[in-house]
Amino acid sequence: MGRKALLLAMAAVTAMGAATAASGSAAAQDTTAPPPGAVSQSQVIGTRQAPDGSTVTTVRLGPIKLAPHTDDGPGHGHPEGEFSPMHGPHEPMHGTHTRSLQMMLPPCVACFVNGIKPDLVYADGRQANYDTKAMLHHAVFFDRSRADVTCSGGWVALAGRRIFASGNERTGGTLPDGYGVALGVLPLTYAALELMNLDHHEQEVFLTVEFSHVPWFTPGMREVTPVWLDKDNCRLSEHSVPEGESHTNWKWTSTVKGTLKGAGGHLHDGGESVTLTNSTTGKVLCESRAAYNTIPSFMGHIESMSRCLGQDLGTIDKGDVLDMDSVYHTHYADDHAMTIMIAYVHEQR
Ligand SMILES: [Cu+2]
Repeated sequence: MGRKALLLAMAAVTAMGAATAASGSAAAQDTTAPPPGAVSQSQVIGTRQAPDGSTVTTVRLGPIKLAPHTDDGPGHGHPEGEFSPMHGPHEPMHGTHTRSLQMMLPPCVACFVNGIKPDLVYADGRQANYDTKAMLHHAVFFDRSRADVTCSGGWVALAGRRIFASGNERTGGTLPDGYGVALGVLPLTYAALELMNLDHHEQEVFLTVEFSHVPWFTPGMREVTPVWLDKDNCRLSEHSVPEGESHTNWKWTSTVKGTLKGAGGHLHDGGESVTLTNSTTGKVLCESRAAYNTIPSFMGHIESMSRCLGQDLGTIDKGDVLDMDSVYHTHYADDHAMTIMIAYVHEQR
């Protein structure tokens, strides 16, 4: 390519970038001071047809600059615990957090989203994970055009309905055939991100999310309602766990009536399982288990959470008490543990 052609191509790319920024992230804002030069964008970077007839749209957020990690804090020495089996690393990790709440282009409008697959990557597509000293602490996806089911106060309620989430384990998931989370004709999708840099140098990463979806008019499709269950609901979602074995419990009196179609949990290192029971009927609705030590890039940290999926995982009535119980077996006490489940309920109104 001649020099003039190259310059023209660069100008075109720059214009495209500006247009994307204008449409996608005008409201982007970091809750921590962004490092110099931080740029946030939301772009659709790919669309393909899946064998099941769904469209898979990949939305990319970023680049997100991760501030260098500077302070390792006091040393931690944690001997092997007397409890067994223990999960996760032997010491807490040290890193510098970068938080961001930003608008995200919806993957589709007037559609049902029936699966998501999140990832954290570099500009060249390589995965960012513990082995590259970057971590996807959390990504929570909101639809501000609708109200959250379990939280009606605080910043969470202002951000709208929590529809999907992921931790570093990036398990993602799909809903059973015929069910999806509805996005309207004007969805207001946001992503709340918390990322962590374990490196002493700045890093630049992107969050990619593959959304699979079908149009509203698809025959046989019905809506599921995402129900967010959280030990520290409407707040920062954090709670303390002691070293060793512990149980954490949270109850919610249901305001929805319907059939559970899917559910998945989120725990931090040391977490073993989180179980949802309808204590009114006595039925166990879902047990979501953590996995460790099978994928090298996770370096011993939590790497997946099992999902529950089915046409009838159990019924829930208004007034039923849902009981969520997590088990941690951790090498160290942690004030920033989490116990969360998202349950997808097909409502009978
Ligand atoms: Cu978490």
